[in-house]
Amino acid sequence: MDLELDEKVISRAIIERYMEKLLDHIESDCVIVGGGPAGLVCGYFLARDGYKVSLLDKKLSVGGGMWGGAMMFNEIVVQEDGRQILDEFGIRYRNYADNYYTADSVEAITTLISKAVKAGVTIFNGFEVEDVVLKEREGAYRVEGVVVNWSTVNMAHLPVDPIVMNARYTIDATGHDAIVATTLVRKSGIRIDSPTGGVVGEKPMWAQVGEKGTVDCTKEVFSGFVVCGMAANAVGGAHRMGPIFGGMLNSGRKAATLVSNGLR
Ligand code: 48H
Repeated sequence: MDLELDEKVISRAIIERYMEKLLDHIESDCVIVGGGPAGLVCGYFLARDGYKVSLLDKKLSVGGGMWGGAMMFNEIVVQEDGRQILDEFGIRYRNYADNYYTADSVEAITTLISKAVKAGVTIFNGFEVEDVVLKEREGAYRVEGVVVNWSTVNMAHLPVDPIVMNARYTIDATGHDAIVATTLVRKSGIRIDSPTGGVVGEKPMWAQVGEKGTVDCTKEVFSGFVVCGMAANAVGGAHRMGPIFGGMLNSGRKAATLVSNGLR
């Protein structure tokens, strides 16, 4: 006899399970905005250490700019510095020349996503962050989370108010646009820890200097607010580096260490 399948049960199951997940993450230890390589690596290390991590991405498919390698040639390059993280995640790679390894970009990003989720990161896709929560306590301001709406609401320009997801730490991992840092500076008028006090903007291509610059610029630029990946690069005014990913992976790991130290 066939087992019964009732559409009402299917719908209820999805709604109840989703609402459980959302309610549980209205407050987290850390909210990461952006599910590219930097945000995913950051989330993985934090979740592995037992912290509650929400990762939000405005796209349906997380993964940011890693899927397409370079110009949609779906291979990435990682240097010696980033190889340990490929090993940590079990991403296969091949030696191309001294200090150059290549990996299939689809294997790389799907593995980062899968390992991050299995480590405990909860991903909310289709969530677009449009603002931060900024509060003053005992004379000092601190970022305490993000303001979110469905990406589709924003795409359709619907006049619908957002919700708030609070967190002890907020991470901008939104890539080249550094949209969370840009919004924070624009709306609050505060100075962040960057050479100009604002979002400096990324400099032209220089792979070697850009890779180091991205990791150096990965920091808590304001109380409760950390930047990583290309967002850190843009905030600090580092050079871009093209389709080499060791800097993104190491930046994600450094951001996780900073947040983990702060949470302890
Ligand atoms: C929710 C948002 C919002 C928002 C954006 O671009 P990414 O892959 O970022 P990184 O820093 O992990 O990696 C950068 C890398 O992909 C790259 O572009 C490199 C190495 N470029 C070098 C060069 O020279 O060009 O991912 C950012 C993610 C994306 O998935 C966006 O959808 C998401 O952030 N995002 N999510 N709310 N407001 N804005």
